[in-house]
Amino acid sequence: MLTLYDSRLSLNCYKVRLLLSMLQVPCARQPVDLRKGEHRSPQMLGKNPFGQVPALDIGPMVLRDSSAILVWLARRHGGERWMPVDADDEAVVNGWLHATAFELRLGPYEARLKKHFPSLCVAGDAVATNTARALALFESRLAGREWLALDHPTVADIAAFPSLAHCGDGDVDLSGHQAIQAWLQRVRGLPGFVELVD
Ligand SMILES: N[C@@H](CCC(=O)N[C@@H](CS)C(=O)NCC(=O)O)C(=O)O
Repeated sequence: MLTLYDSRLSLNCYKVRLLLSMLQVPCARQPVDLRKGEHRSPQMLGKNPFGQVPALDIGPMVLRDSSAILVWLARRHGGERWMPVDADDEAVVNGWLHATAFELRLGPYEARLKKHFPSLCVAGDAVATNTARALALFESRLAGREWLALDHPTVADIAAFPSLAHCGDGDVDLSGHQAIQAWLQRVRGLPGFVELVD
C-alpha cells in the first residue's frame, strides 16, 4: 500500500491526490501539519530531507517532489497516455511540468501563499509580475487547444490545475483568461476528479 505524506490545503499535495483519484490507485494518507512544523520533524526529515510535502512512500523508497511523483504514478499505474515514452511527446510534457514548477509556482501559487501562508512565500514583491507573465504564457498555450501538452490529458494538466484553479485564493482574477477557464472546466470533467478539500 502506498502512503502519501499529505497536507490538506497544499496545492502540491493536491496534484498527487488528483492523479491518485483519477487512476483509482489506493493510497493511505498521513497528514502533516505545516503550521505546527511537522514537515521538519526528525521523522519527516528522515522520509524527505527537503522537509516538504508531498512525499510518497512506495515501500522500497520514499518519493519526493510532486512532479516526480506524478510521473511515477503515471508510469506505474496510468500507462503511456498520462506520461508518454515517445521522446518528442515526453519532452513537451516535461516542458509544461517544469513550467508548473517554476512559472506557476512563482506566480499564482505564491500569490496564494502570500495571502494565506506568508511564512512560506518566497517570491515576495515579484508575485504580481510573475503571475501576469505565467497567466499570459498559459493562456496563449491553451488558446485553440484542449490540453496543455498533447491532444489528450497528461500529467502536465494535473500539475498545472491546482495553481490555476485556486487563483482566486490569492486574489488573482482569471476573468480575462477565457482559454484557461475553459481548460479548468475540462479538467473538472475528467473521471475521478476531486476538489482540493473533499
Ligand atoms: N518541489 C516540491 C515543492 C513542495 C513544496 O513546496 N511543498 C510545500 C507545501 S505545498 C512545503 O512542504 N512547504 C514547507 C517548506 O518548504 O518548508 C514539489 O513540487 O513537491
